[in-house]
Amino acid sequence: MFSKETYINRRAELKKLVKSGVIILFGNNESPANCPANGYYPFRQDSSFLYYFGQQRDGLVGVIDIDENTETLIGNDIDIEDIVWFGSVDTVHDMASQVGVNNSAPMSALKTICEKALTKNRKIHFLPPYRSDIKIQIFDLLNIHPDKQKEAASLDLIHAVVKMRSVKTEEEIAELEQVATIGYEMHTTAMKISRPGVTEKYVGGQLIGIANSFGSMVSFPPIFSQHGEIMHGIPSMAELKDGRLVLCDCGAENMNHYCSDNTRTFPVNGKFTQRQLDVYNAVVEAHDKAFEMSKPGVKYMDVHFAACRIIFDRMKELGLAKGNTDDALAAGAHAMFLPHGLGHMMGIDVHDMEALGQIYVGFDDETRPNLEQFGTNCLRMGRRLQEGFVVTDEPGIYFIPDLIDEWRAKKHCAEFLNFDKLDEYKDFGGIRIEDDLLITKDDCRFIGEDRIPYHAKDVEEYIANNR
Ligand SMILES: [Mn+2]
Repeated sequence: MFSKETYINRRAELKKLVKSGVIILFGNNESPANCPANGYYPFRQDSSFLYYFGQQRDGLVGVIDIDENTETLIGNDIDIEDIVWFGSVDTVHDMASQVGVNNSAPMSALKTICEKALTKNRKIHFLPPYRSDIKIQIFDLLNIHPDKQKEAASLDLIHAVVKMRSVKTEEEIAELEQVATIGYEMHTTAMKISRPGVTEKYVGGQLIGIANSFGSMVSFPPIFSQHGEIMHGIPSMAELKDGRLVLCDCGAENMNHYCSDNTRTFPVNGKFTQRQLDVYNAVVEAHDKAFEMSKPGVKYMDVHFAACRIIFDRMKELGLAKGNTDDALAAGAHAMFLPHGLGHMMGIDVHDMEALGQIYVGFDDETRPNLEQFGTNCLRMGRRLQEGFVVTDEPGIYFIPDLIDEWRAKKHCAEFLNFDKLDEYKDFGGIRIEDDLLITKDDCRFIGEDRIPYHAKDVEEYIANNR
């Protein structure tokens, strides 16, 4: 947790931005895995609640009455039965004062607060809920059906939260730097312990264990697969094979829940083949181009398309693609190789603020998403970069057998693709390289003091020296 001043200042700024009404920020509740007392562990607090109220316990709600200038932390104190099983914890009153909140109240008070505000026709601001229990709570409190809650969520509140959480302060950057050291440990360990005969699940499990052993959790379930062409390929019981590439996309989230998110793709046996290198180096070039271009004022959509251009041009050189690159990109032909966006914001969520709506987080009035075109519709971040933004730079090239067959059958983008040659790459897998960029005053830099090796020569050297 940060000092109480941080939370006091954040809430003061939020009040200024939202201007009037009552803000309700719901914390998360415990979530049962297979029976009521066996929950998903560790408990994960809602990120916006964390940002303004800092407390990690389940069953809390933060209320900010802007017009009356009061703040209340709502939640029930635990009873003796809970203490017997889990030990004692701070009272809700104590938790409120730790983050500079003057009032606390039991959960039953929330209904009264809402009823009072509703009778006076006051605006109640809440964020789009993403958990069913919170949707039921909102239904109960405000009588809005769960199906209507997303559209009933407060745009003023969404815009204010996005504005604030998008720009990372010095103390947040320090958190991101700290967690990057755990991410480094996870990725370099994967390089060290991978070898033919070891299962994907074994390596995946070690990655989770490393995060946990630093008091962290993983920032998302690790992706560790020889089928790199599956975007979110979770580890299987398959053994790593000599000659294959393996894609490792994982990160940690530290005790304050700031995240890391990196991807590396490396040869199981430690040495790239020429065929692998030709594709790998195109991804490196796109990754480095994004790093070179990213700075305040630049649209991330332009950076995305600069990366797509490099990838398409290199695929032309390998005989996999053809035609005019501009026309190919306009038609979406590059999505055969890169069917996702270049990156996303990162902070207390690995896809920062995804729950608030990607259109508000990654786009604005000037930069609109293209939701019609396959591939481009997965671009999560298109708007102009600002100092303090943290975005991922994660280009990739994938050979997805089903996509090759589908496009060939439909003759989709046939004038830009060489399907016969693509067939030869159906056993290739996929490559992604990802790092986290902090946008600085007039440039950008990578987060993480130690770079996880990614240039082919450095990867081979690291593996040769550390296995
Ligand atoms: Mn990512």
